[in-house]
Amino acid sequence: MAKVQLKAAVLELVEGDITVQDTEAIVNAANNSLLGGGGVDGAIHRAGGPEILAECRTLGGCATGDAKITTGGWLQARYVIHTVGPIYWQVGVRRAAELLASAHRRSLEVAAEHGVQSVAFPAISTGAYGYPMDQAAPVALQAVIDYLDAHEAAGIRLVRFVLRGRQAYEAFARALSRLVEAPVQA
Ligand code: AR6
Repeated sequence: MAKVQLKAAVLELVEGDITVQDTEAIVNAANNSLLGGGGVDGAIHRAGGPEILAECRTLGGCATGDAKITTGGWLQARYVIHTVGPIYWQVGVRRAAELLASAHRRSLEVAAEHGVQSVAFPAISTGAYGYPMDQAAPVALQAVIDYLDAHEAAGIRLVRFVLRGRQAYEAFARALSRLVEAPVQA
């Protein structure tokens, strides 16, 4: 686990499964339809049950880089925040970074609007959507750090990245060490 104390919030990296997190909200790496899929999306809908999909059906989809919120259903998390990252090979490197940053920022904005204090993110776009992990990690982390720096009063106290597998974890840990002075490794 790696951890860094920012102004008003803690940023953590853990290796694990997003569906079992005890944060108030978990973020889903969804698609524009919000009607389910594989990867994190499939795992969240399986673990959270049909109430999540029933609510998703009422939301009219989600634009890439935007985020929408539903119940957490059977999950420990009270909410699922569904965001849509870029399909890496479709948009070009620069636009992909903008959209990935936006997905993180919008997820945190939606969380704050609902009074959520703790949020867990997966490595959005790095699976089916093909974003190379080493490129996605600094973009995702910087977007979260920038949001937390600028919105100290928004009430978010914990952001946790939940990375599947050692390689993903290490990519995020390397990126975090470059972005902040002294992340604590444990
Ligand atoms: N916990 C944490 N991370 C996970 C888990 C898990 N349970 N399962 C997979 N990962 P992906 P995307 C990692 O494909 O690239 C869906 O079909 C995985 O190793 O879930 O944004 C949607 O419906 C990878 O590093 O999301 C969309 O159509 C990361 O999560 C599309 O896939 C993201 O992989 C979205 O693709």
